[in-house]
Amino acid sequence: MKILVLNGPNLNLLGLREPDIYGRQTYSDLERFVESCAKEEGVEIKLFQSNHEGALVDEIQAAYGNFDGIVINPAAYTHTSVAILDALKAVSLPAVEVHLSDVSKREAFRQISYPGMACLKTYMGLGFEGYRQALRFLKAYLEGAKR
Ligand code: CA2
Repeated sequence: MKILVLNGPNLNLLGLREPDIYGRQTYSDLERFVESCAKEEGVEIKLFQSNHEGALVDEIQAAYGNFDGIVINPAAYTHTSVAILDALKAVSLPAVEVHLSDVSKREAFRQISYPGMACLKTYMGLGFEGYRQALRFLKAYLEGAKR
C-alpha cells in the first residue's frame, strides 16, 4: 500500500516561528514522525513538501496509478486552491486532509477548504498526531475497499 504525503507552503519553516500555533518541532521532525508512523502502520510513503501550488498539482497528477491514497496538508493553499481541489478530483484517489492547528477556531478566511471538498476526512488541531490518524484511516479505508 503506497501513500503520498503532501505538505504545502511554509510548512518547511515549522518550529522557526509561531510556536504557540504550530509547536516547536521542525519540518525534519515532522518527516521523521510520519516515516515512523508509516513503518508502524506497515504502509509505504513518499513525503513531498512544496511552496508552489503547481508543484503540488504535478505531484497529485503523478500519483495516479502510482499511489493508493493521499494525505495532504495544503497549508495556505487550503483556503485558495481550486487547482489542488481539481487535481484531487481528477486523480480520484482517496485523500485525507490534515491541519496541525484547529483551523475551525481561527480567522474567518481559514474557514473554507477547497482541497477538503475532495477529501474523505479532515483531521485538525491534533498537531503531528493528525498525520498518524490520517495514515491509519486511509489504510483501513483502502483495506475495506479491497474486500
Ligand atoms: O494548521 C495547519 O496545518 C495549516 O495548514 C498551516 C498553514 C495555514 O496557512 C493553514 O491555515 C493551517 C501554515 C503553514 C506553515 O506556517 C508557518 C508559519 C510560521 C512559521 C512556520 C510555519
